[in-house]
Amino acid sequence: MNAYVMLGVFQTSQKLRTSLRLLSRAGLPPVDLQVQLLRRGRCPQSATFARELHLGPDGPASSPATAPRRLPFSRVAVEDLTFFRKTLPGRAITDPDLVQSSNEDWLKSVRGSSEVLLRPQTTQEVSQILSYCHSRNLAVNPQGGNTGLVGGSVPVYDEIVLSTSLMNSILSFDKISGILTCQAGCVLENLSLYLEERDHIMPLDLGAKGSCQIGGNVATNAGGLRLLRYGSLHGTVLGLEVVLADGQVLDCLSTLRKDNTGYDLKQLFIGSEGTLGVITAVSILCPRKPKSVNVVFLGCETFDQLLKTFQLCKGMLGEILSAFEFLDSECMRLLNTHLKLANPISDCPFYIVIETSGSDSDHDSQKLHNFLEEAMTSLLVTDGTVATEESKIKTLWSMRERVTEALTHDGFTYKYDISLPVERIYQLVTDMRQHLGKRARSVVGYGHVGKTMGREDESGGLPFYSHPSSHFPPAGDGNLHLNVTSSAKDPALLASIEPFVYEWAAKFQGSISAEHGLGLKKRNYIYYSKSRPAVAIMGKMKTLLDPKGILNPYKTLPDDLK
Ligand code: FAD
Ligand code: 2HG
Ligand code: ZN
Repeated sequence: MNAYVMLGVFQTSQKLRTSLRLLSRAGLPPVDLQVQLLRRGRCPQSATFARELHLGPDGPASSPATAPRRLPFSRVAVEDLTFFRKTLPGRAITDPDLVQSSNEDWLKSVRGSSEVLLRPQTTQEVSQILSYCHSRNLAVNPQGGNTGLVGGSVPVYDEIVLSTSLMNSILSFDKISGILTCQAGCVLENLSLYLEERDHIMPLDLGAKGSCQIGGNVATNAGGLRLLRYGSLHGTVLGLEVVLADGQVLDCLSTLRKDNTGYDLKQLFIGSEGTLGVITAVSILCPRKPKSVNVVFLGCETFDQLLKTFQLCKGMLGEILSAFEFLDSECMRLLNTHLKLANPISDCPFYIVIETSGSDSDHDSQKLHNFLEEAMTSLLVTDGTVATEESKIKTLWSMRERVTEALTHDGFTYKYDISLPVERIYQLVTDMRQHLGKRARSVVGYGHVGKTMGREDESGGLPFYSHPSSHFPPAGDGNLHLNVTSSAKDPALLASIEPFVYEWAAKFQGSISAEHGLGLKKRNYIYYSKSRPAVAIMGKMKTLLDPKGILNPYKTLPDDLK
């Protein structure tokens, strides 16, 4: 950090302390705003991160009872293995110990019984495998980093696992345009490191970055922690290369930002969860690395105050706001209990992680200071800490990124990933707590507060926070991660949660999957978010692109279409 930045930090720190003292003298609630403006850097996680998490108390569970019956695909025969071994020398794996981890999902919640793991290195090899499997009617499960959370990444029965892990080459990077083209198996964190050395960043970031792959990210249309700033993959992905079920290579690997020549076919594969084709390469638009990054961790008394803080933040931080994430006090309890992560501020019902990214640290620090001062004086936040130093930034981010990991230590986890009008999102958590009572071990809420089109947008920057008593509802959607844990897999508890949670989401025109997809677990609930005609068209697209249905069967589409 240069001296210029340090000075800005120091000044901000002094001003905040002054505000703090003024507030205490005025007899207002105590505010312990620890100011540690530290730069955010990369947050590396080991590539084995996902695998190292503990099993639930009862160990791995078999596929949920909701799995449909096995469809009449062929079974892998000796001559099939001969073909695979010839096509992929040394990379057609049948050793049960090695295939095991590809059969089980990250959550240890579903498990298949595949006996074959294929590890192609090139698009041509993927094409040869799929062409063969298509002719033999063998089912195939495309797999990236296996960090998916809806049971989509592992076989249900004996589907062949087609892993992209060895397809990990960067094909090109254009520093002028910021366009990266790479194979689908590149691990997200490795791409981030590669780009950082070239003064750029990936437009997406998520807690699973050490294991998930860009192909898997695209296949799930992963959202993550930077969506607020850089938008979804539907906007940043410029091109895809996809191998279709019959082995045909579909080259849509454009690097053009403007291309209106007919239908934008690549969009079909973004979020298709391996059911329409195997993504083999991706071109993606990458932003410049911000010169100045700050992270703030704040505490709020109510969710309403949290939303008002978001409105304030949007109005005052504007273009430098790059993330606004939240967690509740139950998440904090799990972080403390299971991961021994200490709360960086005093106990509060709700916590916010705000990240700013900009090009001028003095300007950013000043804006952040003004925002924090306003948030405190208007009593929206009751405590907070700020970081600019890499290690402290990492510590603050881990309070948000590691909630998923903390939950796995709490017991068997039922995960819900709902988008709702932002003012409704926490009501679902309180309703669920009431609904389940003591039957659940923990019911927690955290997630991403999305863009809003509230009053501040209409009034040219005048946010409604300036009237804390106002109940003007901010429109737009928020993404709630509602998680329920129990000591073991509990079908009765599940029956109490579902379809209650989906009915709740549908009642408020929400989506039952904001970012994780439908996979195996949620496929039959699709009608809560999509109309029958829309689902019927999805079925027709599936038939067109994969007439034998060999690609990721039992996933995404509801059973009544098969
Ligand atoms: P996998 O898990 O291997 O596969 C996911 C799906 O994509 C499967 O249906 C699979 O068949 C398909 N697929 C994978 N690769 C390909 C390919 N090349 N071609 C076609 N289909 C393919 N998700 C978010 O949206 N936001 C988050 O913030 C977020 N955070 C997470 C944090 C943690 C700790 C964990 C464990 C998961 C998180 N996820 C998040 C969920 C997960 O969707 C993402 O981790 C990621 O996008 C999955 O990528 P993957 O390579 O692991 O794919
Ligand atoms: C996140 O935002 C991920 O942290 C995971 O999407 C959410 O574990 C979850 O429910
Ligand atoms: Zn998320």
